[in-house]
Amino acid sequence: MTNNQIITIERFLLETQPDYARGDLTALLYDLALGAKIIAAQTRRAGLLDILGFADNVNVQGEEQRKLDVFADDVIVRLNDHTGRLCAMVSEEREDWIPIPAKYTKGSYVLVYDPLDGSSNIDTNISIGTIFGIYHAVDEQQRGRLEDCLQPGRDLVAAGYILYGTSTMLVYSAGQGVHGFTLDPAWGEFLLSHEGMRIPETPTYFSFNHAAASHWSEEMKQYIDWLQHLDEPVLTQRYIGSMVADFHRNLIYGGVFGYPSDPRKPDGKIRLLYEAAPLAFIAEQAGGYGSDGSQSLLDMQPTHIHQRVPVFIGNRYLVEKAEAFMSASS
Ligand code: FDP
Repeated sequence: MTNNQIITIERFLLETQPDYARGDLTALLYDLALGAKIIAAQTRRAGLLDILGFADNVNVQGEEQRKLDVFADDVIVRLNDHTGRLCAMVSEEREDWIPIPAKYTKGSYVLVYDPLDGSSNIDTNISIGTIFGIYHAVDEQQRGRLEDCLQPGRDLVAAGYILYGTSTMLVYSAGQGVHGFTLDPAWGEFLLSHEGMRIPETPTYFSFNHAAASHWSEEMKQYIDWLQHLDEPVLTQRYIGSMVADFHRNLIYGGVFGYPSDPRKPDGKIRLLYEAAPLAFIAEQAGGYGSDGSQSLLDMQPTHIHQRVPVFIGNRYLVEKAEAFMSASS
C-alpha cells in the first residue's frame, strides 16, 4: 500500500519502468488502462443497455459470443491497431491472429488477450475480467507472423489483468514485481493501491469446480482430499467460475486455483496463450507458481493460438504438491 500519496498509473509507469521500456511498452500499458476504463464503464451499464445476452455469433471456442465480449474485443483492437506499437494481436474472440493493417506503421510488440474472461457470469452481475500478455516480436524486421504470437510465457515482457468487480482493478507486472491500481470512478484515474503484491505465505483458499469431481482422475481426487484435510493452515473452498476473480482473490489471500483435465476435457478448459501464461507470469512475480500438473505453464511452447491446458496456479508449495500427485498418474 502507498503512503497516502496519490499516484496515477501514468506516473507510476513513467517513473518505475526501466529506461529501455519507457517508450512503446509504457504507452501500450497506458492504452490498456484506457481500454479498461471504457470496458468498465460499459460493464457498469450492462443492466441498462441492450448489451446483455448473446450477439448471435459463436466464437472460435464454440461458445456463443455475448455482446459485451464483442464490445470489449472491439475496444482493444481499435485502441491498438494503429498506434505503431504492435505487429500482431491474438484475441480469444477471433479465430485467427490479428495482423496490423498495412496502412499503419507496425511496431515491435505482440499483444495477446482475453477481452472478457468469465463472461458466462455477465448476465448475473458477477465479477469478470480482461487478461493480457505482451511479447517482443521474434523478428522485428518482419511485419508480424504467427510465430510472433506463439511464444512461451517465459518470454513475456509484461502481463496483467483487469478485474471488473465491486471496484475496477488493473494488476500488472513488467518483470519487476506485481502492482495493482484501483479505478477511482469519480476521477476516472487508476490509482496505485497495491504496490509490490506478494501471495501470502499462508494460504486460505482452494478453488476448483467440484461439479467435475466424479470425472477427475484418482490422483486429482487425492490432491483435493489432501487440500481438504490440511491442518496447518486449514483451507476453505471458494469458486466463482470467473478465473480472473478467483485468481485475484487467491493472490490477495493465498491459495490455489485449478482447472484440471478430465476425460470430457482432456486438455482442461483454460487457454494457454492469453489466460494461463499471463496469470502464471503474475503468480511467479508475486512469489507463486503456475503449472499444468507436470511443468511450469511458462515453459510450455504453444502450438496453437487457442490451445487449452490444465491449470494449477497459486502458492508454490500447493501447486508443487499438485504436480507431485499428478506425476503418480504418468
Ligand atoms: P468463461 O467460460 O465464463 O469465460 O476460461 C473461461 C472460464 O470462464 C474461466 O474464467 C472460468 O474459471 C472457467 O471458464 C469456468 O468454467 P466452469 O464453469 O466449467 O467451472
